[in-house]
Amino acid sequence: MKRHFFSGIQPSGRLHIGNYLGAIKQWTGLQDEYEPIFGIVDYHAITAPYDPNEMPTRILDAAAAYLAAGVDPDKSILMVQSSVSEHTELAWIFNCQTSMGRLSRIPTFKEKVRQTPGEVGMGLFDYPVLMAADILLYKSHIVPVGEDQVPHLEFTREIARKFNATFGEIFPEPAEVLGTGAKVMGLDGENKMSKSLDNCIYLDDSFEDIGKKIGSAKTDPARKRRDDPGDPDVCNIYSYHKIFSTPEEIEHCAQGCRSAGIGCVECKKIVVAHIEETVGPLREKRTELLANPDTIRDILVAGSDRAQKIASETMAEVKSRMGLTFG
Ligand code: AQP
Repeated sequence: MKRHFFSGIQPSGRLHIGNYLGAIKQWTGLQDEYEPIFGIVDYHAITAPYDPNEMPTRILDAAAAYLAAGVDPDKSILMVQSSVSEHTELAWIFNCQTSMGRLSRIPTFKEKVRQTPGEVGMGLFDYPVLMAADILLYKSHIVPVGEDQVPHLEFTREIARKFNATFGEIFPEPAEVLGTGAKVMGLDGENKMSKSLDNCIYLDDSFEDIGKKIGSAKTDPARKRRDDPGDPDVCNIYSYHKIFSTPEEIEHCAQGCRSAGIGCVECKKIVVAHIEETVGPLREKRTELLANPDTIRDILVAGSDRAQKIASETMAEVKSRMGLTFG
């Protein structure tokens, strides 16, 4: 029997190339060795204000993006987190193994507090505990994620270790699997690409949208005129070249920038063409899939049922170890 692992994306907005390169693209290559569980983690998405009317569409959109990228429902389990109540049940148990001090030191929490106006909700604070439950419920040994999630994986290993030491060995200590594009910077050049910051190239952006967004993105601020030499290492567009372009093009753009041999417009054109090579086929396939939303819904319902069976086995084991066997 193939082993499982869990990875997911929160339906907190339109998916972007960071989500694709950091997570989804890696998933597809692991479907032969494992039976992965790919979640749409809607309970994570409600940790920030959202419109309930939009949530069902966002979930379908995310599922369409997974399928368009090559997630195969015959090899993988596609599920919706809120359909499998064991996720929040295990999160409660992990809450009881977690100190508030440890959670408050997680760098992503500090970052979110900085970005969130007003009061910070308990859900945002507790986010890493729910994520640890998502992962450990399926006894994942690996988790393909972007670099921003590494502190959460570290925390997940700690929880697994603590639970195993207290109640007996159940959980593996999962390792993160990072791919190329583990950290895609946002168009602002200051933050990672992030749905909530709207600094993204989205997976459903048109070729024209991509051209406009890259066209107006900042480059090396010292390069004010075409003839000024620039420094590619401080240019956000160069960070995209390093992900999307060929080694020859990367070298051509770096050299050309330093010597003012090429201008930012030419440099941007190359990157736009490459981003379109990635986004174009995904966009087309996604549109095709979304023409039959019931098929996507059926895949999610069947996947959530299958995930629930696996999750309930883990929960039975956990409760038995903890002496919670009355019910
Ligand atoms: N910029 C990024 N570069 C590489 N990988 C990224 N991921 C997210 N942004 C980048 C990876 O995508 C997966 C799903 O992330 P998520 O949606 O669950 O949470 P997130 O990291 O918080 O994504 P966003 O877009 O920043 O969402 P919001 O703005 O709602 O918080 C993860 O594997 C993540 O590493």
